[in-house]
Amino acid sequence: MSADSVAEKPSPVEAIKENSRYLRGIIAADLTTDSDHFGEAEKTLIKFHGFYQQDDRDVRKDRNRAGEEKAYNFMVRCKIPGGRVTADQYLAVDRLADLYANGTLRVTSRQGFQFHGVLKSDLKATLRAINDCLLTTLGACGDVNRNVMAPAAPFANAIYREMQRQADVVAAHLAPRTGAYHEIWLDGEALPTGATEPDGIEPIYGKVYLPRKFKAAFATPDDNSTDIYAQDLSFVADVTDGAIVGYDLYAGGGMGMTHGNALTFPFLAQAICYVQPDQVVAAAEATIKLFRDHGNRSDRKRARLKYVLAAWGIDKFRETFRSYLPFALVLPKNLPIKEFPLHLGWNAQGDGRYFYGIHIQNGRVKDADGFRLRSALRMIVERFRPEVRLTPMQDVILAHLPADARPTIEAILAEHGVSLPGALPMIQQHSMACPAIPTCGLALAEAERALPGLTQHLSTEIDKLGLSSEKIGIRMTGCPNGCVRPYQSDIGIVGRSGDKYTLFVGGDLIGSRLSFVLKDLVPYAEIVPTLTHVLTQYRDGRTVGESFSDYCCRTLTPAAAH
Ligand code: SRM
Ligand code: SF4
Repeated sequence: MSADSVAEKPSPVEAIKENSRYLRGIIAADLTTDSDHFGEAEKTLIKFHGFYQQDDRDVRKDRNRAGEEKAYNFMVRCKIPGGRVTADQYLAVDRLADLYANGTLRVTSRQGFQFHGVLKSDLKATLRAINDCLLTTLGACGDVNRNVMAPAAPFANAIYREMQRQADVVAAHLAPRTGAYHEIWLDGEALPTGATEPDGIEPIYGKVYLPRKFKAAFATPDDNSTDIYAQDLSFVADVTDGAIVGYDLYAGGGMGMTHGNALTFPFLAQAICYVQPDQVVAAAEATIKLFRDHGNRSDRKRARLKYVLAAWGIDKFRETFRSYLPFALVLPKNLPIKEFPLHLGWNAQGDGRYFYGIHIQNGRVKDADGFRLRSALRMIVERFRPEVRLTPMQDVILAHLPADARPTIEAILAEHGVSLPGALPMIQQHSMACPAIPTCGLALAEAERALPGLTQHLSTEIDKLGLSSEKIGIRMTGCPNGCVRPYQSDIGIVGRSGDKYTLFVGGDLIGSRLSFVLKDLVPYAEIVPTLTHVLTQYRDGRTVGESFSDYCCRTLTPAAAH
């Protein structure tokens, strides 16, 4: 029984899942046809296999006018717990970007890699190559647990190592167990026509999987770089004497909303209980099962765990959760979350080695004109063979470097036109944008292609105001789904339509406060002047030590969104 009484007729996606024979559908047969895209049901099922059907939106109108079909292609997403890849894996992924994708790699806001522009005829080779280097795309998308996040910094201490270990274990435990992926993409033995696997094959998910996506993360009070308040489930480490002795378990966070639909909203996760380190996996499974049983399977816009928590309130949520736990529920300690480090620049790991965090603007690893970031990273990885860590801010960390690597690495970056992290304006270091147009089918406006110009312009204004040392974050999305968590940022710019955006302010740097609407339907050209006006007020009216977001919350009245 869903927690949500808004609508009860199952959405069409439920039938697609139920009839899919554990995510097979007719994907295999569809792959043998000449068509460059999948039919409706398979379009849903392929997401569980880690890729999305898209079309090039830059040419959509012209092709439509010319009576041509859309220019179909696919976004392929790798699921990488904690964003940790070896040098060999990085180099393999980099090669695939040329072989099968559009020559770029994209670091995602959940520590994954995405390829864009893959053709249907290349999907099998792409997925096989990804698996050959021991990465996977299974469950990177779809109504299952997505990539499990953990702080990316490779500090050589028990805390960071343990969070990474737990992220790996939780990811493995919650991965789909159907043989469909292996069978279709890796030439596993096919089931006889029409046959299915035994019902026990998915002991956690069952036949219809989850009502919607589910996201999990680990953090410490000093490192909330994984934005735990935006996650369906998070574990905040309780650190005593340099070791993790337990976790506060948070549940029910999420960002997605729809303009003009008050039934949808971003929501911050709340602390539900406290668990011992050896109870993490069972607690994750319990949360998933609660969501499986009580999430809304009728209205996909309201099908996230956050709506269960919002409808029930924390007391009922906790009581129900208690019945899913195989151990007694202990109330959370409410450990105060204090920091959101970016991990950029040169840092000591604690074992005599160093890590270097490189800012990747909007996560896009590419070569373009005088800026050859992709080549620079490849050269550095080939030469120093670092472990590579992808951060939840779409940045890259090169780990386990010797002290004397620094001058060479910095020289390689400079020769390739890549600015060193410390030379970037503070606002750019704290910036993210989603892909939006031309790849995202849901985008209402530009984001990744619009933010660089906007950040440059805004940082000039910030310099003029004497605010360049202030840590002010900016996150931009092409629609209100919130893929770079814009409602937790000092400044959020959310696509409305064409060149119009809703401006949000008031989120804080540690992600613990949702922002509010400053102004709706702002044309792109008006964004910087509008923000500069507020920044000027901040410079002139702030109290000692007051942050920009605190100032906005203290002095501004939320505007209504249309
Ligand atoms: Fe997202 C859908 C990209 C992180 C909330 N997201 C999409 C799709 C797949 C569009 C679609 O459904 O057709 C986008 C593909 C665009 C493209 O061309 O690549 C897309 N989301 C991304 C990425 C690549 C953004 C980025 O710039 O990095 C991130 C991939 C993460 C990963 O590796 O798994 C990404 N998406 C997020 C996050 C942030 C997070 O997870 O911490 C959120 C907000 C948190 C949350 O889930 O509430 C997020 N994406 C959504 C939603 C809103 C869901 C909802 O509850 O309503 C959608 C829409 C949907 O699912 O129908 C969506
Ligand atoms: Fe697409 Fe919207 Fe997500 Fe941006 S926020 S990637 S436009 S779904």
